[in-house]
Amino acid sequence: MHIIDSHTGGEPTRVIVSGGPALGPGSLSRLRECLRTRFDWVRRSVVCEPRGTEGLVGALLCAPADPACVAGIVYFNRAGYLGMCGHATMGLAVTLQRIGLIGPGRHLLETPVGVVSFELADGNAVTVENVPSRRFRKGVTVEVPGFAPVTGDVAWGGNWFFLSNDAPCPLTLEFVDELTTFAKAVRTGLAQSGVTGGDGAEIDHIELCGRAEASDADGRNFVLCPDGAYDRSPCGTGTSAKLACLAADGLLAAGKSWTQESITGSRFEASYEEGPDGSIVPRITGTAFVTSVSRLVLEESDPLAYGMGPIAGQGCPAPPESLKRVRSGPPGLSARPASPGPSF
Ligand code: PYC
Repeated sequence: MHIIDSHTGGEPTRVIVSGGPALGPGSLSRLRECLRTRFDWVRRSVVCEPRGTEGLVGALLCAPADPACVAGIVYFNRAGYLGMCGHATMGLAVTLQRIGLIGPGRHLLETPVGVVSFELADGNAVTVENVPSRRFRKGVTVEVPGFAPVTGDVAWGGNWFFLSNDAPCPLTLEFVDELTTFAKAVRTGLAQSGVTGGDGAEIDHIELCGRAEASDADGRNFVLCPDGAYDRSPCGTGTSAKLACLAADGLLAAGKSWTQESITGSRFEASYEEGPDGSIVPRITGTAFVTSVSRLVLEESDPLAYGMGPIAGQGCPAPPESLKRVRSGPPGLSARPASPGPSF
């Protein structure tokens, strides 16, 4: 598999640009289901150790069902599959530019949770216009095992978030272990209390919010991702969920800007427009940079060829024989000229 790595505010993204499985035609939610049920070993091989690193989000380029879109995408991490991913969409934008598929300007992208757009500008700046986002529940108090109860909001920003101001320590990197332990306990508490997103969806992202450190920023966050890693960037979908809560509370007007700091100090500039049915449409700007253009090797004799399981040391199962040989490149995309393409 040919891959291109990038980072967005410190958060890594790995895009499979060719050599991935052909998932056939269909909506991106159908293709995500196909990847999940038939080719999960691809996800594990690409993002789990020993090839992957903590926090890494992988992406498989697919042919879009909507011809207006430049590509379709399925995002995933060490724990499973994502609906949307803001930082990874910025990484994808610079990756597609790198392989010659796009130039500067606005492009549509099909994801399993809807069509989004991104605008690639000079200086590696990318603005993502996300799916309509909304606050789902306000002021939910949950029991948290080992901690005092916490109160927060449930919101959708392309993934489901629980956002709370009740962090037990400052939102700084020296407390990252404490914040991770606490956020994991909050996620357990939500599951134990039966608090979910819409349609009973699991809330798999926890966002702890606080005051910005920089005087010219508006807020800071710590975001726990589904795989237990913290987001090194301010989290595009998490910033979208935050905007939805600010808008619902009347604390940020449409068109006004909000500067979101991450736990590492990296930043996104954000604003929103009114969306359908009381939702908002967030616009999030960050910068992304390509860090590597390479090819993954899966050796048959390597017991960890398909990644290590969530418990360190466990080899992930190999794919069934019939699925090992996959077509080179996603249909449609692989046929397009890639100039100037990556030299592998
Ligand atoms: O930027 O939306 C995001 C994101 C989700 C998980 C990690 N990053």
